[in-house]
Order: sequence, then C-alpha cells, then structure tokens
Amino acid sequence: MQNTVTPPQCVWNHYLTAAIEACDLDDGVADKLISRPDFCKLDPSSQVVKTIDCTDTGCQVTITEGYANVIQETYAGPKSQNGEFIWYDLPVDSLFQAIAYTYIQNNVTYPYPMSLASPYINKLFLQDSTFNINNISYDEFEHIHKTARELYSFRLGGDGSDLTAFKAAGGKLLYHALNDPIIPHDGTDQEQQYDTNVADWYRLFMYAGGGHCGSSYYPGWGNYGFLINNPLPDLIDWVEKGKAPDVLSSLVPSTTKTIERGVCSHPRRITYKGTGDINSADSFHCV
Ligand SMILES: [Ca+2]
Repeated sequence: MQNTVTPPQCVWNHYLTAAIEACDLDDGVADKLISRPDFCKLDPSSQVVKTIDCTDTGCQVTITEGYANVIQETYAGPKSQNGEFIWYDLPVDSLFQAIAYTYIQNNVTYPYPMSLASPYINKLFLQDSTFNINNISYDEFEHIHKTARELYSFRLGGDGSDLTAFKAAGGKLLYHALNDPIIPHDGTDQEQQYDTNVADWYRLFMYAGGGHCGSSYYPGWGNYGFLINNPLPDLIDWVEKGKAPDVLSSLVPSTTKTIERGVCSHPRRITYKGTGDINSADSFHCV
C-alpha cells in the first residue's frame, strides 16, 4: 500500500499491550485478557511521544502522531478516500501481524502485504503476477476492491448476512472468536436486521481469547488462548430436544494449564463474579 508512514512491529505490539492494560479490568479480573474487546476503546494519540525499546530496530523508538494515525486507521477498518465503509473494524487486541506486518531492511521499515492479498489480486483479479501490490495506490486499491466485489462476491463473498436459507435448512448455531484479525467479528452479528425472532434458531456465541479459524492463540497470553469446547452436544440438544443453549464452554487446550470459561450468547459477555478461581468457569457469569 502507498503508506508514507510504516510503524515497526514493536509499535504495533506496544499498542496491543496498551489496549490490554487499559481494558483488562472491564471484565472484573486482571488476567491480561479482554473479555469485551468490542467495548474497548484506546485513543492511539494517548501514546504519542512515549518511547519504547524496540527489538526490531535495535534502538529506542518514539511513538509519533504518524504512527498513531496508522493505528487509528487500522482500528477503524478500511474505508474509501471519501470515508465510506469498505469493511469492518478490528478489535484492539488483535494480532496485527496478520494484516499489518512490517519488516526492516537496511534500517528502513517496509509494509508486508497480507499473505492472502497477493494471490487474490495478482492471480484471480488482475491475472498479472508481475503487479507489485507493495506499492499499490489508494486509487488502485479502491478500484480493485470495488470491481472485485462486483465480479466475485456472488461466488466467493462471505459477507451476506441474510441467512434465510440457513434457517430454512434447520441451521441452529454459530460462534466466532472475538480476536479474529482476518475475519472481524462485527460482520457476524448482522442477522438481527433480518429476523427479530432470530434467537429461536440462531444464537451467536463470541468467545474472547481466540483467533482466526479456531486458532487458540491470544496475543496477551503469548502462545496459547481459548478454543470453543465441543459445542456439538449443545447443538444436538437444541435440534433434537428443543433445548436452546444460553452458555457454551471454552477452554485453553494445554496439558499444563487448565482454564475453562463460559461463552455467553450475544450480546451478553462473560464477567468475573468477583470471587473464586479465575481459571474456573464457575467464577464467571454472563451480563
Ligand atoms: Ca480481564
């Protein structure tokens, strides 16, 4: 992309840590995990002039207004140059490396396109493997986005929120990780526009501490995070016995650390009761 300012990864990581510190206690427990990232707002300008030790550059880096603006635009999600919506925004505790990776060469920081972008733009849309998307302009980006949606949304698009056919087929249950940086969760809760009785057949469970496509990785926790804990019995009870679930279960799939936590039906969120073992689901409830 035609970036004039490219923050090194340490700046992205600084904002990730700052957001988790700012909103960690919103769920009632200091565990370096935000259970309600959609309610967490961090003003990127609040970090300007702060100095951080940067392992990427090998020296200290000062947060600039330019860096803060890039972070703000990333939080806000892609928009046209006229400010029109293109896609949903990202939670502040997303693994930004997935969509905003940068690398350093000869002391200069460069943006690195998301891995899915080049195959889609070069091979499917442009059918030109020589086009360099690293230097794509805003005009080119908007043109490619607009035209690609017109050409391919019918066959490849995953943004349709009218689930009439899903309902008619007996569909009952969906869930989504709140920290998914590639498919933002805000696009998942649009069905209520179409069906006010949606809870009769569709219940959305969005769990904190998990990533894209079932990955159990949470940036605030290092190498592990939550996974949904086998929702199939809940689905069977709903379909065969008419017993709709209110809370699903999530856990950290580790042999050395057992952490379980409930997953509330949307829009409720999991909150610490104020007492009890924070690794036990019994210590949390939905509000
Ligand atoms: Ca927390």
